Amino acid sequence: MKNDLIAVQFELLADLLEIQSANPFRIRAYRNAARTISSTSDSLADLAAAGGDLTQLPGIGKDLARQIVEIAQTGKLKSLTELQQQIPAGVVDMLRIQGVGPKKVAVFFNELHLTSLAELKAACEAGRISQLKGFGKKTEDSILQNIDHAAASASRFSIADAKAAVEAIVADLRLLPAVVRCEAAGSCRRRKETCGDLDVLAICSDPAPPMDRLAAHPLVAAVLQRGETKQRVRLVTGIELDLRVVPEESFGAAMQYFTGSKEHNVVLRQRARDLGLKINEYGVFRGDQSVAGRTEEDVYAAVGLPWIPPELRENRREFEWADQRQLPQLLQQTEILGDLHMHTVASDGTGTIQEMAMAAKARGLQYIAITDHSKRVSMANGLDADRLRTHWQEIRRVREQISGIQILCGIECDILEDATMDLPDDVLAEADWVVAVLHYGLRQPREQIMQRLLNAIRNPHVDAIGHCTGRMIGRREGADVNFADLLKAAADHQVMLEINAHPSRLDLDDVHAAAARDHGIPIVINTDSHSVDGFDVLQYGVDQARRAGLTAKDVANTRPLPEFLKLLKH
Ligand code: DGT
Ligand code: CA
Ligand code: CA
Repeated sequence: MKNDLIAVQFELLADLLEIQSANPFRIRAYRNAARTISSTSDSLADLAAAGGDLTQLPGIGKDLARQIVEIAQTGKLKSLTELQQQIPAGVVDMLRIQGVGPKKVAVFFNELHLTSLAELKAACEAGRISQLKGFGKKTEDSILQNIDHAAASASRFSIADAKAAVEAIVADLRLLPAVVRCEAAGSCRRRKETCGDLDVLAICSDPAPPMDRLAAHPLVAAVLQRGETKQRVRLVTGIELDLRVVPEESFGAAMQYFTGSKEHNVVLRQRARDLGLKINEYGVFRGDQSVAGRTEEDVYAAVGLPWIPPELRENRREFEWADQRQLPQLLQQTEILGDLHMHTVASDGTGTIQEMAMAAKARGLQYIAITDHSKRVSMANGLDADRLRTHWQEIRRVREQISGIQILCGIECDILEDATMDLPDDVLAEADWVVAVLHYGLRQPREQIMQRLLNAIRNPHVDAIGHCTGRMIGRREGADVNFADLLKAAADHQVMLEINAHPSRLDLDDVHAAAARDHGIPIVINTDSHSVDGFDVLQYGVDQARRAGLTAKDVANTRPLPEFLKLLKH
C-alpha cells in the first residue's frame, strides 16, 4: 500500500465530511494528515507492519495512526466506506467543477437532493440553483459553463504541454504595448508534474488589448468567460487558462497568491496573522495600510522571510529552510555537464551515435553515455551480447573521430522478471556505464519488484537504476517500490538513482529524490533521448530536481567526467 493511496482516502474523507458539514477541526486534521503522508518518503504501511510508531509523524495522533494501519492492512477505511454509502459518488464528482467546493455541493445534495452531474446540470438549466439562498445567476452560469468539462476530463495535463502553452501565450501577450508585465503563475510556475489549469497574470495600461489578443490566439479554442480584469479561455488541447489583470502595486502579492500552492499560502497567511498582518492577492496589510505588494520579495520580507523559489512552495521543508536562512541554491540546467541515458538506431532511437554525440555537444554537454536497450526489449530491437560488443566497437571508433565530447560505452540493461539481468556479468563488466531498469512485470507484487531492484543494485557492474518505478504519468501506475529499502541498498552499494527527465516519467519524483539526497545517494538526471531532439526534455528533469530542493552538489552529472567517474563503484 503506497503512501499516496492512503493520503487519497484521507482527502476524500475530508471532502465527504465537509459535504456533511462536519466539525472543521476534524476536516482539517484529515487534510493535514493526507499532506504529511504523501510527503513522507518511507512507506507508512511498512513502518506500521514493523510495529513502528506512526504518532511520531507531525499531525498524526493515535486515532489517525490507527486509521493508517487500518488502510495499510485492509486497503480500506471503514468510516470512509460508510460515508460513501451515505453520499453518492455523483455528488463527489461535483467537486471537480471549477469554482464548486464542498460547501456548495453540500447545499446541492442536502437541499435539492441532487446526486449526479447530470442532475445538477438539469437543475441549473431549470434555473433552480440561482433561486437557492446565497447563490446567484453567476454561479449557475459558471456551473453550466464548466460542468461538461468536469464530466469529460478528470484529467490533468503534463507539465511539458502546460509549460509550452503558457510560455507561448505569455510571450505573445508581452508583445503588446499595453502590457507592462506578464508572467505565468500557478502549478505550472511551481513546475508540478501535471497542471490542472494555467494561470497568467499581467499588468496592463488597458486590459482590453491583451484580452482581445488572447481570444484570437491560435492556441485558444474558446473564450469561456470575460470580465473587467479576468478572462478564462479553453485551449485547443482542452486545458483552460485564466488571465488576470492586476494593478502594478499588487503584482507581487498576486504572483505570490496565484502561484500557490494553497498549502504553502495557508502557512504564509497564518504567519502574517501571527505578526498582526493580513495577506491576500492585493498585498500585505496592517489594518487598512498596505505594507507590501509590488514584488514577491517584498511580500515574503513583510513576514520576515527571504524569497522562496516557486518549485519549493509545497509546504514541505521550505519554511524551515527559509527560517534558518538555509534555502538551497537550486540546481540550474546550465550546470548539467553530461547525459547518461540515450538511444541510437542500434535499438529504438532515430539518431546515429555520431548524430547523438554532435547534438549533445551542440547543447554544451561534455560527455554522454550511449545506452541502447538489451535483448529482452525485442520490440525495441534490444541488443544481445554479440550485437552489443559490435556496437561498442562502433562507439569507440566514433569517439576517435569527434573531439569536444566524451562518449561512454553504456547499456540500458533490463532487470528480468525472475530478478536476473538480461545480459551476462562478463558483458556488463566490459561496459563503461550500466543503467539497470524494469520494463516488464511492473504489476508483480512488491516483494518480487524489490527482489529485482535489490539484485540489480548488488550486481557489481550496475552503476545506476533508471526510471525506477516505470510509471507513465496519467497513463500507467509505477511498480510497487519499497523506497525505504531501495534507498538504503543504493546508498550501501554506491549505486546512483536517475531522475528520468522525460515528462511522462519524471521518476524519481520530488519527494523520493529529496529522500535519496538525504541518504547521500548521487542523483543522475538523464533525458532518455531517442532522437537528437530528445535532449529538449532535460528542463523537466532539472525542474523535478529543483522541486526536490537539490543543488548541483547533489547531482552527479554536474561534475566534469573524471570526477563523475570517481563516484562509480568500480
Ligand atoms: P492546478 O491548476 O490544479 O494544477 O493547481 P494550481 O496550484 O495552479 O491551483 P489553481 O489554478 O486552482 O489556483 C492557483 C493558485 O491560486 C493556487 O496554487 C493558490 C491560489 N488559490 C486559488 N484558490 C485558492 C483558495 O481557495 N485558497 C487559497 N489559499 N489559495 C488559492
Ligand atoms: Ca492552475
Ligand atoms: Ca486557475
